[in-house]
Amino acid sequence: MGPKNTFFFVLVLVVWMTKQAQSAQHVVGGSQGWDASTDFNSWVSDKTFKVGDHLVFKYSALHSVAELANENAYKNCEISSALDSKSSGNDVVKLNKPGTRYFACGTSGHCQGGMKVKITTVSGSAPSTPASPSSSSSSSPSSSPTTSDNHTSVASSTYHSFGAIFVLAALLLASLLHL
Ligand SMILES: [Cu+2]
Repeated sequence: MGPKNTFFFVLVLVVWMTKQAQSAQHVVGGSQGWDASTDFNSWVSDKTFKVGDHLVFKYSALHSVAELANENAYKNCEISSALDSKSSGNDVVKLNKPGTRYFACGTSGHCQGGMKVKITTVSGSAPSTPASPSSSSSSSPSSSPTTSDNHTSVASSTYHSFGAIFVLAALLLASLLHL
């Protein structure tokens, strides 16, 4: 592979890695994970789930993850009619399209006890900004919501990807020097 080919190969890789870095991994339940004691309503309340993001369910052998078909099955904890069931203890679910998905623990009684979570995924390309003229002055000091939590979860989950980008950027630079 000549230096020019290497250059384009690395360039494509860098673009791909950057795109990957924009999707977040959400560890369901945060540090407590997928557990009976976790308050999933509270965990989910400050999160934004975008197409391309991943959910990670981390749990002990006491639990499992069942995906339920709809709101009704979720409300009534109908585990027997689950679309899918996982039990590895470290399950990754890709949010591949906008919409709502329902997850519950398959262990008897756990779902009824509140071990369930409803995830609503939004289109990643179109952030839901309020309809307002975009060209006018953007300084609106009146509204300053505390969005720091959202940013930290994304930042921490994509941190390792940036390391890879730096390595690739170094490779890119090296290939440039050979040209
Ligand atoms: Cu459970």
